[in-house]
Amino acid sequence: MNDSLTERIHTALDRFEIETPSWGFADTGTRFGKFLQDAAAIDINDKLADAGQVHAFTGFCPTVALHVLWDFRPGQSASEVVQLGRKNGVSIGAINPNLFQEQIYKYGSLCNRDPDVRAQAVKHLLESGELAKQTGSRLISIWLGDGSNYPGQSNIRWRKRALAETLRPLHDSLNPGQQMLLEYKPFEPAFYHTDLADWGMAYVVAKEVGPKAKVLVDTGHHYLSQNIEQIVAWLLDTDMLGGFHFNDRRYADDDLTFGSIDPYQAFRIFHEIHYFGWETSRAQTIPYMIDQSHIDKPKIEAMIQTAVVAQELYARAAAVDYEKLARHQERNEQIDAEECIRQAFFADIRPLILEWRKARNLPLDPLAAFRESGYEKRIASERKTRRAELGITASGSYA
Ligand code: RM4
Ligand code: MN
Ligand code: MN
Repeated sequence: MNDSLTERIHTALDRFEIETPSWGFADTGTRFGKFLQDAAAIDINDKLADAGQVHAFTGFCPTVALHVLWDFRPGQSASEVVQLGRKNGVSIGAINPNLFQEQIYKYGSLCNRDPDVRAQAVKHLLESGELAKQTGSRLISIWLGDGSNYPGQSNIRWRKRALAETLRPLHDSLNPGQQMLLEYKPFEPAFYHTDLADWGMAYVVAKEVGPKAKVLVDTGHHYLSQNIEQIVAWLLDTDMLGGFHFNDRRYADDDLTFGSIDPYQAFRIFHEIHYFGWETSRAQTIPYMIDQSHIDKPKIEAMIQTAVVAQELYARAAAVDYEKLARHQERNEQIDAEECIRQAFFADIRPLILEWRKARNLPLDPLAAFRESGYEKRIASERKTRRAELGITASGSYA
């Protein structure tokens, strides 16, 4: 490995951070039921403590995304949550409004035909914006469950127009450094049409809303054969890429751990980002967030595994020889161009990652070190008792 390549990978490693999701530490289930894990987080306290472990063992997961209604107790002050984070060595990342779980949202939130429901949804967005300010968070990350289930049920154009109007109050209330991210998804929970179904729709609405609105790419929110890295390249080139939700899938929005099914896909996304950075000399600080709910993997171990995989793929993608690649592309030398990509994907960059960890006094093997720490065993017994006291029992049924 030559010096400039080594330096590039070191720079990439220094720059790479990834945010963990509070909900990835809690018990989650399929729509058929939920299997509880003794060590899973019960409340925000536990979630931030567990996220703190992931950061302590990896060194590059300093922030935690929160979902407003899943994480903040009613009336709980933002400063209390910030303090809890600080105590555990993490700070608060993206704030995610919940516009999908209340009964009033049966026919949508921001796109609901009932003005009272829309007003309620706008209010929740504004409150989420306030929480972001109070927690020092730069991002409000919005996923809508809005859509319809049957042909003819909704006026799709009316609902589209409602979006810009209902998103603008939050946009206009943001501080200069803050952004709102619009996350698209082709289906689920609605199965006929979804109001923000793909990146084009999110792009159009974001443009209508204003310059602080950008597009969020959740890797699980595409049809199976879609070329996600091309979407990323277009969003980069139009300055509309707001951030990522990383997870992997085999079939739909499976929320499997990132890189578990198709690491080459993840690598190709990172490649487009590095290549753009090289071509434009613009260092990219993109919010990389994990959004997965590994149902049966142990929560903290799965998160450490995910973070380590993401870091490794990010570093591998920095190993592409861009000068060479650009030359081959210009000359239509397709095999040589592809080889640039393949060689980086298969390059053994792990010695550099070990060096990076050593220089930061981090464990050389984060997963093994976490296992040795005995943390999971301790919390499993404590949380098992607490779960019993709180009367939280396994819910194995769907109806
Ligand atoms: C969606 C999406 C969002 C998440 C919601 C609850 O599938 O990925 O990011 O917050 O689930
Ligand atoms: Mn997501
Ligand atoms: Mn999802």
